[in-house]
Amino acid sequence: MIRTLAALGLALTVLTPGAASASSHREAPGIAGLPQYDNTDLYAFVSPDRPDRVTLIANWIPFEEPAGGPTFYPFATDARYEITIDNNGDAHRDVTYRWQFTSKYADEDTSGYTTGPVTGLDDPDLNFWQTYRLEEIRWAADGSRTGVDVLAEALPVAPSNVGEASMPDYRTLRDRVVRSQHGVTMFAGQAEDPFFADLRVFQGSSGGDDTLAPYNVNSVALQVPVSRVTRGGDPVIGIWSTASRREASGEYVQVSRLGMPLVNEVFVPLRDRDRFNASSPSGDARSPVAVPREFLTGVAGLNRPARVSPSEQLRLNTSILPTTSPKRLGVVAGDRAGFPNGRRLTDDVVDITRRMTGDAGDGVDANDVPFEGAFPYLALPKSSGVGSRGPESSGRVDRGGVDPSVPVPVSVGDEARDASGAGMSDLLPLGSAVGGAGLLAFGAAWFWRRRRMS
Ligand SMILES: [Ca+2]
Ligand SMILES: [Ca+2]
Ligand SMILES: [Ca+2]
Ligand SMILES: [Ca+2]
Repeated sequence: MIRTLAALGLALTVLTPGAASASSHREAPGIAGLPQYDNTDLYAFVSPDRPDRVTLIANWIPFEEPAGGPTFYPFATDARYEITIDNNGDAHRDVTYRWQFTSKYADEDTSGYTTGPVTGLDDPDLNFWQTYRLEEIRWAADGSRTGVDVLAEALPVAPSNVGEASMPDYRTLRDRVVRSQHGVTMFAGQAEDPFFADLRVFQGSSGGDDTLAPYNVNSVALQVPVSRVTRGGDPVIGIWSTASRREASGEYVQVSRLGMPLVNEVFVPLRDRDRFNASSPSGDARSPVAVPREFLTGVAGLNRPARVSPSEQLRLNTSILPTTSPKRLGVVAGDRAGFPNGRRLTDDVVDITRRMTGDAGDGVDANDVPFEGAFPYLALPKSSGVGSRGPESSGRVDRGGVDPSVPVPVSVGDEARDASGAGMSDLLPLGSAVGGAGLLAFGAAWFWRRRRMS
């Protein structure tokens, strides 16, 4: 397990000065020019308030400036946004959830997103809105489609939060788009970006300032019964998300792929990142990109499928129950319900991975705003633009008056560790306790990678 964890740490530590990127925000040349199709993060966890259900969240469109009107941030209407599950470890898809979006205008001669205060989803003052169709597709081992269920047709998308004057009660708008039907709870729309990090620490900064704090993303989220996505008594599922774009020929071409955070940035050379974005897990074992094997199989004793073919996926053991007191360092801190066993919104993947390589954290221990206690758990999107931020809304993490020129100790809180030295050697005893040899192998792989890159 440490090996997987350490691999993630490397992802960050190998970023060259000036090249810092967020989890998977604008990480490759091709996708950087296509923000509507750019996966930023993927989350998968056993629902804390409904342990018989898995929550899956995929985010898109990095760095949405809240004041970015009048168009704001629609999903692309020529795209397929997908979350795919491999539930037998063979690296081939078994279940795909596919979202497709349609745009609607009340009056295309009007320039605005709204024409007055919007108090409901059917308010005529909402001039632009989107709806979505959601399919659940099941695949046979030979890649053929065995069945499709339409879970949603023309359901409303939560609009971009364009500000209090136009949307005085955004909370109500968001609550009304969360729907349960066909046994699944679903959401699509704008949300506050849950990824938190000080990207400047990779350029030598002392950290402590959440670079992503001012921005929103577009999210799709699902809550499905565990029994619906697992198979054959194996509780481990692998998950990845993709976006495909329709070409002039009518064919859909995949342009973005994301499983574990930071993989494309760390392991994949810049020249190959667009290729990774177009690839599928079933080809990973033959990929020329050298990703340590343990990184592709999940961690033994934690989240490795009973039978596994190596491939890059976010792997979740659904039989590990959620905890009422999640630790931000996840498995590293003895909390097996967290990263790299799936990924929760609160998991501090930057600190987890940097610790694996002996580096201090980034001084940002949590998202800038709290997450919610029920589906879709995401915080409401921000409505005030970066350019208009005052000191109280700047997104800066309160450092309690600490001189910003002084390096920030990593606040470890629940783990009671100090910032400076918590490298892999410190984690070995813990790793042995929670993940055994697999965890150690995971860390070793990260170190191997780090040596190669340095
Ligand atoms: Ca991306
Ligand atoms: Ca499969
Ligand atoms: Ca945030
Ligand atoms: Ca952190």
